[in-house]
Amino acid sequence: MVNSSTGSVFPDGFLWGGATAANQIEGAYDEGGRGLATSDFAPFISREANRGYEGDPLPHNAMTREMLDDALEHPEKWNLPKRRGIDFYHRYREQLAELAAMGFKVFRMSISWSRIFPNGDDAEPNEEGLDFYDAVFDECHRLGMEPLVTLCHFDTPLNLALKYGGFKSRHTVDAFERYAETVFSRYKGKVKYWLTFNEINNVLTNPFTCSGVVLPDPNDGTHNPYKGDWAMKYQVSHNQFVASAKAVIKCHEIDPEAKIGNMVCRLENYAESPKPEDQLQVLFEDHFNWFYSDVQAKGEYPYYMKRFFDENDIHIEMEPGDEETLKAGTVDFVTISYYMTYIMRYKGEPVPKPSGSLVSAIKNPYLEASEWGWPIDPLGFRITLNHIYDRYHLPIFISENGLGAVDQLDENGYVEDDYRIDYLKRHVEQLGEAIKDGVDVFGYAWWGPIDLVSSGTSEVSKRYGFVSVDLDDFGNGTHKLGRKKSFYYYKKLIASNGADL
Ligand code: BGP
Repeated sequence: MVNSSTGSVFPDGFLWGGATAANQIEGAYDEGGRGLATSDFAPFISREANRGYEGDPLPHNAMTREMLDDALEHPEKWNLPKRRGIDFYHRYREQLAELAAMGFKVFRMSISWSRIFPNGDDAEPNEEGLDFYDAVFDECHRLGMEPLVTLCHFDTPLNLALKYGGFKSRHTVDAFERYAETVFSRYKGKVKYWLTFNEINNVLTNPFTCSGVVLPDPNDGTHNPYKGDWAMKYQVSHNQFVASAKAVIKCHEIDPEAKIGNMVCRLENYAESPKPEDQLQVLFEDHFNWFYSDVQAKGEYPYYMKRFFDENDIHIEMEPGDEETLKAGTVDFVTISYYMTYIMRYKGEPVPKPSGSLVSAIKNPYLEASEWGWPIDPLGFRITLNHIYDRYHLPIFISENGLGAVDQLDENGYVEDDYRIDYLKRHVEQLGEAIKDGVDVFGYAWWGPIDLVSSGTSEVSKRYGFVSVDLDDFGNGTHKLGRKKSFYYYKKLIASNGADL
């Protein structure tokens, strides 16, 4: 209910802030003893190729062993510099200070696994990498921001991808557990909130980025078509569930004060028409999305996957103890990225396959869309928050929500980004409505509060920030920071705990 002294529906201590990922901000991919990661090889999608994209996987999802070998031999050809991010590695102090100037209470970031274990599975961790994050966390605290840290945000160490096919192998699960244990012990008391995998369900659309799966399979050398290899993807998912659950268990053992959550890309689906068949399609697609948070929040495989697995000849290989691990490793809170909603039309199959597309193939005539065709649906935000809370009754943190746009920055990096303010306002309004509905939400992180490199397109010019960075898509620029109009809006919003919209 509304707090009579502040006029806010948001609970006291609500964590307002923003979210980033190591691979999209740090740069310095070859400094500080860091090893290469899969994310270093994603950045070669041209703007033209990506614009207007709908339906099919992005080119980088079709990464083959040959392409990787070529990229390692000829890095210049593959535009590695685009993953220089915004040079957070060297400039984190000034960049964090800008976020703190907006009054941020939380800063979501990720640790680059290959900064800690350059090959993913080295005998000893890299002290320089550990020191770097010590310094970043200390700085966050000094500035009054709580770090919320993702263990793996689209950057499996390249060595594990090449040798083991990433999370296709249990070797990677063991390496992940050791990595998690190392950082939990090191940052005990410094990091209160952890997440395991970013958008774990994106293995269905991005097996390379999300899970380090290189195609064709480097282990057996056989051609392994990307599309529709559901058996592989669900086995990889299982391995990641186990890795995630093991990390949760370790986190609780090492630091009982810390809380650890999951992170899924939440896809709320609407039926195209009142036809019951379209509604059935919604049910099918919902299953594929809920599956990930169901396992991580409830600790077991849901009933509804059995038929899909049986009829598609999918046999999940479980090791003894896996089921117990999943049960013991359920998350303390659930988190989502929320960008858009989807429209479903019946496909005529009694047991469907997941659509595997990034943006709904059918446009919603009632919604506007971003310049990248992502429908903008604030009401869908309230709806999905209610669905999630109804399902799990666990506290919710919004790990990502935001608008990528082409900003026309002036010489001070300023832009009147009313479109971004409007997006933020309408989503925070609906977040408030969800809280009034009774949903337990404890924090909201805007994706990309400072301009960064887009994960889907590798562009900086797909800007999300309230703080601008003077950089272009090719890494040219001064790195000078600017404050957009939205900077001042978010600052005011945070100062009033969400009351002043
Ligand atoms: C999510 C990712 C982020 C982020 C965001 C925006 O899927 O977790 O890493 O990038 O989407 O996507 P994009 O960068 O493609 O605009």
